[in-house]
This record gives sequence, C-alpha cells and structure tokens, in this order.
Amino acid sequence: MRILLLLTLSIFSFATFADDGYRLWLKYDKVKNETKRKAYAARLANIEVKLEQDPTLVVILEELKMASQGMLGITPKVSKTLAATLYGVTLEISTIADKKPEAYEIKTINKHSVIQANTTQGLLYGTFAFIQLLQQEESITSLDIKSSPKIQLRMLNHWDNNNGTIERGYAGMSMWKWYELPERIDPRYIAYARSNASIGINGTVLNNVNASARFITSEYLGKVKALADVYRPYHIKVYMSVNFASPKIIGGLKTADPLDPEVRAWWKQKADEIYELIPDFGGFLVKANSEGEPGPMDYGRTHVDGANMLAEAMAPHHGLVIWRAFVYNADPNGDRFAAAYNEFKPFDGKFMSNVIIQVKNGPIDFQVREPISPLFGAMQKTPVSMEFQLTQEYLGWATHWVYEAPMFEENLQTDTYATGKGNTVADVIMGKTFNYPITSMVGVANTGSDRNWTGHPMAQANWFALGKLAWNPNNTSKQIAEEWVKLTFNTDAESQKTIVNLMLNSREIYVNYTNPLGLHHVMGESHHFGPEPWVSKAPRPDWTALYYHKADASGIGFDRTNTGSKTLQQYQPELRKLYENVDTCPLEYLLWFHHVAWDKKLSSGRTVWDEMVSRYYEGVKSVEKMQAEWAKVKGKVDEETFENVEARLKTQLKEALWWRDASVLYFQKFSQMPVAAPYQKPTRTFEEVKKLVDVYHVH
Ligand code: GCV
Repeated sequence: MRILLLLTLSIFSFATFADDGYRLWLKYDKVKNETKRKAYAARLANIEVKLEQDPTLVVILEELKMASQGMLGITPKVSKTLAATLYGVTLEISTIADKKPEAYEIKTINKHSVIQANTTQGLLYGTFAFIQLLQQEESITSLDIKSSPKIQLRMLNHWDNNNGTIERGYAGMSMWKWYELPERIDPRYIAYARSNASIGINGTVLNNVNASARFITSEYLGKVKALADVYRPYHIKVYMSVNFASPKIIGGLKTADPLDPEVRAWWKQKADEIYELIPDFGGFLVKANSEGEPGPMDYGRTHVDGANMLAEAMAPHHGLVIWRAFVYNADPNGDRFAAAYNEFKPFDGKFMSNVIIQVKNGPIDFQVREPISPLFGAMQKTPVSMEFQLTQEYLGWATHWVYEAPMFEENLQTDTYATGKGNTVADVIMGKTFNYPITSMVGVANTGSDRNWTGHPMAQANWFALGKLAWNPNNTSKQIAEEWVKLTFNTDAESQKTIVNLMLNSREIYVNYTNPLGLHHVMGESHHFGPEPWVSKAPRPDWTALYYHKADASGIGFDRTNTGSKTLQQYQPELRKLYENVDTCPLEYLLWFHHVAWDKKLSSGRTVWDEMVSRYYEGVKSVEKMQAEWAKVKGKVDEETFENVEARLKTQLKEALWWRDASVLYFQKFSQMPVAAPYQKPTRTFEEVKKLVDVYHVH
C-alpha cells in the first residue's frame, strides 16, 4: 500500500513538476489562468495561412501546433481563408513597412491576430514572438508590434572537437555525434534549431576555432551538409572554423602560404566543393597566428593576406570570412592588452568586403570584468563584430550562478567616443557609427550534451540573452531576465521577482569574491578555475597571474597610464580620461589601469587593502544571501530545478570561500596589513588553501 502511495505521489509530482530543463524557454506548459487560456484557445483554434507552402511554413505550423496543444489543450485547424467574423491567427506574407527580410509585425485586425512579414523567415520570428506573448500570459486583444533585428549575423560559436570534447565546455560532451552523421539525425539537433530560432539566432559555427582540418574533408562535409539541411528551415546558417594550414594537412601541398598560387587554387576548389553541397553555407571562421594556431605570418605574410585569400575563394558564393582579432605575443615586458589593436588597426580598410573582424568584448580574454577592447570604435573601414563568451571559462564553470547579460550590457553601453560623444559599442557593432556593411554578434556557446543543455540550469539564461542582445543590443539585462524567467518558470509574480533579482546581482557577487576592484587573470593556470594569484611560471609570461596583478610591497595593479604601459592611449581621449586619473577612475576598473599603494584611500573611504578585503568577504556573504533567497522559491518552481540550483549554490559557497581565503592570504604577504573587523582572518593557512586546487580536481 505504502509503495503504491509513493508511486502515485511520484507520478503525480512528475506530472505537475519534474522538469529536466530540456525544453529550455519553450516549455509550452498549460496556461494557468483559465480566462486567458480560453481566450487564447479561441484565437488559436483557427489558423489562416496566406502564403505559399515552404519548409519554414512547415516548422511554423508545427510550432503553433505544439504550443497550442501544450498551453491550451487544442489542435488548431489550418485553412487558407478565414471568415472575418471568426477568431483566428493569420500568417501572411505581405510587404510591411520595414523592408528587412527578417522583420515582422503582429497586429490585431478584426478578431484576428495577424502575423505579417516580407519573408517566411520574418514570419518564423513573428510566430515565436507571438507564442512567447502567450507563454507570458500577455493580452493579445490589441497588438501592434513591429520588430526587426539590429544586427545581421546573430551567432553561436561552438568550440566542439570532432572527438566529442568541447574546449571550455562544462555541460557534457558535444551534441554533434559526428560518428552517427550523416545517416542519423539526433532529435536534439532539431530542438537546438527551434531554441535558436525562437531567439533570433541565425548562424552557428559548428567546430572549435582551434580547428581540426578534418572538418573540411569530403568525409566531414557530408556530415555538415546533413546538419545544414536540418537547420535550413529554421534559417540557421552553418559556418565552419578552418585550420589555416589545411592545404598542407589535408591537401598534400608543401605550404599554406596565402600568396602561393597552388594554395589559393586549393581554397577556391574547397569553397566550390562546400557550396556544391551546402548552397547557403555561411562562411569560415579563422583563428590565425594565435596561441600556436597556424596562420599567414608563418610565411611572413599578414592577416590581410590570409583573410583576403580566403575571402577571394568565398566571394563567388557570397560566403564570409570571419577573422578573429584574438592575437597576442609572449612579451614579458609588454602589455597583452595592446596586442589586438596594434596588429589590426594598421590594417583598417585593407580587407575585402566579405571579411569581418571578430573581436572579444575586452582586450584580454573574457575576464569577469573587462573594459572594452580599444578596437571598438577604432576600425572605421573594416566591420568589427562582437564576440562574447557564454560558456563560463572564467566565471566558475557550471557551479557558479552568473547571469552574464549585465556584463555584456556594461560593454555594449560603453561610449567609445569614436566620432564624438554618443557612439556606444552597441552603436559601433550595429554599424551605425561607421556604416558597416556587415554586422555581427557572437556568443561562444555554453551548450553540450547535458540533458538541460547548459549544466547549470540558470546558465540557459545566458544563451537566451545572447539571442535577445544580438536582436537588439540596446535591450536591457533586466528586461531580458524578466522575460526569460516568465518563459522558464511558470510561477507567481513574487517568485519571479526573487529570481530576477538573484540573476541581476549574480555577476557582481562573483566579481567581488574573485576579482574585486578590477583584478584580472588571477585564476588557475590553464584550467582557468579557482584562485591561483601566485602563478608565476607558465609556458608564456602572459599566462601567469603575476604579469597582471603585479602585487608587491608598494601596491597592486597594472599601470596602463603614461607612467606605465601607456596602453590607455588606444582609447579616444574622452574614454581615456575616464580611466586615467587614479582618483576618479571607477573602482571597478581601478586595478586594470593603475598600480596603487595598499594604503591609498579610495572614494569609498577605505584603503585599497581594506576595500579588497571587504569585497572578498561581502562577496561570500552574498552567496549565503543567494541561498536564502533561492530557498524562498521552494515549492514555487519545479522541484528538480530547485534542488539542482540549491545544490550548486552549496558548491558555489564552498568555492567562494576558497577564492576569498586564497586571495586574502596571498595578497596579505605583500600588503602586510591585517584583516580588519568586522572581518576575521581566514582560519586556514595559506599553504592549506594553496593545496585546494588538487582537492577540487580541476587539473
Ligand atoms: C579556443 C582562451 C581560451 C582558449 C580559447 C581561446 C580563444 O585563451 O582559454 O581555450 O581557444 O581563448 O578564444 O581562441
């Protein structure tokens, strides 16, 4: 009897709760409010289709059917005409005011909700937007929505390898099962396409920028074609990272010199082969002469020679070359901050028109807080695109809850002063400042084979945010969080507010207990997890921590002003001014730009040392507060998700304490100052904390 009762209970709880996260923000659970459910059902009972049959229409109708069945318990009747007197949803291709192919309008005409667009791609986005209104239980009785993307290429970059591993991936293995392709199409590929299309993502780079040349062999291209065929109806174009030395590695040539005629011919033939199989192939992504990857400089050539050679091969097919600016030299006395600008600024205007330069948000490498890369606003004649990192390489992998949109927003809303005040990074990458012919925003994906895609359930929000910011870089992190929470958690308003607040504070909390005051690159060497501010030896000087924090008896921080590396000069004077003066530099960026004495008094009234200590300790306390806040939504969100996040928060607290103790005890060796009340000196010794990296098995 007891067993039966337990079984019944568990089946019951499975029916109402138990969400493994697979459905992401496309849950389509029953609309709770009965009046609304009935009103929506009245509309969706009839769908009128005023357009020609096409593969995208098939997926649109399938999506509307899934949404209606899940949310409303009905299956729509699809017809070509619908009486004006009936309620319904009309899908229509017609010329709308915004001529962009991806634009859409959602209106209420008579009793119909009308979704109109110039193309089926626009209709696809309009349909998802409409469904999302229902998911959020918005009124649909008098809609007048007009929308179109502000950025052309809205992409994920996967750092997936052909053996199934993912570089910097923390959510399982690669979702692409290369050994099963092209014969078997895993259902996850379709779920992936739907999720991306629902947030406007229209491109995916399938493989790691540290690229195996194997991906562009004929064997693999057949597999890539199979994926491209799956993604096509969802208007997601496939791109590949290419290894610059491919002509040598798989082509049997003696060189990969971009000026060698045989090499040029090889790439042309490769491009032809690809487009024969995949006519809408997006293009190549290239990491060249960076971190040991091959490139044109191996032959005394330049980035321009390399990129233009590939661009020439791709041009007849309207393919793109996305060339990364993530380059830096191993100079112990140099400043890695300066490298990308120094290498690329002189080439402004020299690239072919189908080349775009992909720049990481900051000058170093996806640190917890970076000032903007000086290349934003500096390249006037060559389009520059934004590369954000969704996977939490430096943000605590999958055990720390970090909603990244506030960090992205911080960079996007920074004024570059490129042509005077009012040219934010968002303006630059939207092409407003210099009229770029190609615009792009990219997220290095945080997805993998984990059932919930992203490992940490809350990290799904980062993928969602990338889509929403690429659609409109001026969307705010708050709006996006509110929307994601509504779509993801079918819960009450109070709980939604609690979760949104947790999200919005999460990134700054992480900054506080790991890298306060603008510290950067003090994490574990090579694995990039946990604190290792003591790293002084690495294969390259700019992979150590000492290179960046420069802590000594006199103080801490990297002087990038005119008394130091002078790299601040790469910014426009107005932006430079913001950071240059040690007394007015925002505290968040202080150690990015200044070497300051431990006992220097800051605007907070505390010394540098006391401020650092206070941030480490308050950061840890904030994680405890996060736990308390999360406890409030117990019973209000799905149980499985609740427990998953609850457990990860416990790990996060343990690891936050590790960061705090390691950092305080290490830097104290230089500051020689006490941990002042109300804080207590860590009870562990420095040696004990230093060993923790082995305990956590991150090597
Ligand atoms: C794909 C950082 C990461 C590398 C990554 C590189 C890049 O250095 O640690 O794993 O390589 O960035 O963006 O190319």
